[in-house]
Amino acid sequence: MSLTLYGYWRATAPYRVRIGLALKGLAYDYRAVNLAGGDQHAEDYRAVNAQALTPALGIGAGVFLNQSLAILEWLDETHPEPPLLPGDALGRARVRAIAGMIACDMHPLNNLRVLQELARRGQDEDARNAWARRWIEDGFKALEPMVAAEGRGWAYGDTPTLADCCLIPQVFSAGRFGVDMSAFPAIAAIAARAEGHPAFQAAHPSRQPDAV
Ligand SMILES: N[C@@H](CCC(=O)N[C@@H](CS)C(=O)NCC(=O)O)C(=O)O
Repeated sequence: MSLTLYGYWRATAPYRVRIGLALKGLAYDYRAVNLAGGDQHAEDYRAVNAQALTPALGIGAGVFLNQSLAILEWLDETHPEPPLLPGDALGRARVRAIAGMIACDMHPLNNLRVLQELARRGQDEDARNAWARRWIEDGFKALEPMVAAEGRGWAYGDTPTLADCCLIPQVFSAGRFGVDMSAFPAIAAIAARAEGHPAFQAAHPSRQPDAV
């Protein structure tokens, strides 16, 4: 099966999928979609992802998947080793809760199109960054005790999961917006551990062909 990932180097949702692909050791072609240049709105990309958002994953025969969490779960079902979800129902609920807190409640508030809309409404860069920080800090305040209680080196348990696929890109984004991570030592410790892990290294924005 040949896989093609459509992404943008510093965008967090494609970064989640890159981590999943790397953890599973899967090779893929990379198609850069320049979000800063508006390539996501081009008609040919809308044929790949009608939402005009990244990521999309081509899985062959003209079939494309969208939504990073759906893609990661598809990867996990089609390539079970190593698993991105724990073997027990409670563990899966916990991991999906962390992933959902990030992907459904935090990230959408500081996505590019939201920041662009704030700019159109007259908010300058400082105000936009403060907005992004406000929601990232809000989410990390809730996540910090969860990962401190149930993470043993990673967000949940002692191996990387779907939760880490979401958390590490969100920490990268927090850095861009100037979040002070000293307030979140358990999350910062997971991010430090990921820096030394080959799959997280390979997925890092700075390592992507379209990195600026
Ligand atoms: N819930 C979607 C979010 C996708 C998304 O918002 N992607 C961002 C990059 S992180 C994007 O392509 N933004 C383009 C834009 O806002 O115009 C997912 O998880 O895949």
